[in-house]
Amino acid sequence: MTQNAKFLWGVATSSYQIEGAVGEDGRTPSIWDTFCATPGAVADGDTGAVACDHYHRMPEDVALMAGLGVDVYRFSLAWPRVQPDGKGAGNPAGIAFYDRLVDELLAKGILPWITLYHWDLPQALEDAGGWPARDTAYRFAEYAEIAYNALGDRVRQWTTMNEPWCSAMLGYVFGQHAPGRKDARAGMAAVHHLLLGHGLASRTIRDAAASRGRSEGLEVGITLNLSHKIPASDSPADLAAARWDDGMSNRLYLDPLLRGEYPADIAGKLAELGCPLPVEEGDLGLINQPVDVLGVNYYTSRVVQAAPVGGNGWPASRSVPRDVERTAMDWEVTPEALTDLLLRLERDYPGPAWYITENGAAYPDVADESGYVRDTARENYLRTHIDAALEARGKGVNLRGYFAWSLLDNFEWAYGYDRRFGIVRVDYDTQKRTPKRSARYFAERIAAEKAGQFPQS
Ligand code: IFM
Repeated sequence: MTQNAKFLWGVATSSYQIEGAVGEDGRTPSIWDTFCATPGAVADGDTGAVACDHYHRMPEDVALMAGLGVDVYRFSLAWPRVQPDGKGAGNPAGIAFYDRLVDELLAKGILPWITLYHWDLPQALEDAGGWPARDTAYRFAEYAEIAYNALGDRVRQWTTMNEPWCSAMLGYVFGQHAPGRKDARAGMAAVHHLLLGHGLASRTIRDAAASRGRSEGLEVGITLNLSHKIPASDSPADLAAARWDDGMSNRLYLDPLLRGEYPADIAGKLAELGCPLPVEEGDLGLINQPVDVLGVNYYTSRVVQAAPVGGNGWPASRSVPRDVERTAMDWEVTPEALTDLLLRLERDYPGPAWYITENGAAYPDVADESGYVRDTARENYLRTHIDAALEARGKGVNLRGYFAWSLLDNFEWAYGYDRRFGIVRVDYDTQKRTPKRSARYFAERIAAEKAGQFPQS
């Protein structure tokens, strides 16, 4: 392992959560615009129409990042801005925003790291079937090519998807996220087509880079939300429940991406339940593209206990609460499980460079009259999780970077603006940004790490 390899420190955001300007410069509606307009779908009827107004305040936000001393900024492109309605040529006015963003970042010495899909599917593609439809995977590769052609001369880090589990499960199975469908069969088709889209887009980007002599330094990958599943006991029922949970959350994505096969226990059970993965000949080879970077979004872990099978016949489980701190999302704070997760990933799926592409916490912040938040809980969360990640690195995990989620307070999906993950406070009335204490901690930690702990090659 490359202990001396450069370790990148960054912050992350996503398009719909911060940009606003949903009707500007040719952007068409995404599934999140539609979902937000559905009564009762999002807390307080909040929408991303304005969000953090980043579309108009981008230089200020890049200056904030520069003030933190980060190496890299992970952001997503809004597909309906780059390729309205998910078809045809790119939209020059929408692409121009990302052009300016990339140039602004590079001018400040910050690496741009693009995620192509962080959940804002063009509504027109949902109307045509969404991710349960195979064609969406091909449309995604077409969009990836447009994005790469526009920005690939300056951007080397390309993540295809962010957290396909959320798109498929929250969006199509549980209906808690856009597009709000509750259809397990459609959800499992979405899993497969998201992964297929990843494979097709990765190949497209690599080919486009190679044809321009830009393969050197290119890093293509995907980000998954992964989590350690701890059986509540050694009983066969609890062990089976934890294995199913691990299978549905982790292995269902890692195995096809990195081993070229779906986990047999999960694929078999899904077929038995009437929700087969619609795999066609050659698909697994397409999904199993080289993965330079596997992004890990980590927030919490879970102690899994078997529960009676639910009405839909799916294996069921419950979380056993632990006596640990919880965040405002009611997520248990378990940094040690991050070390365990990373060690397991390196052991079971060696090969990619691992990055923590998201880690952070929502807390009920209280701002003083100047807007300052003394968020010691968030500071502790960051400290303990960075420690845990670096511990795994020290034990041989090929971990290459850490991104705090998130730079700014932002639109937290179905929770609207009610949950704040930012290390920088956003006053949504005035759009004033105020770095919190956690931002200062993060900046100091980055400076300290750079000053000594890791040789930066
Ligand atoms: O805000 C989200 C992000 O969009 C995806 N990962 C989890 C974060 C916190 O819920």
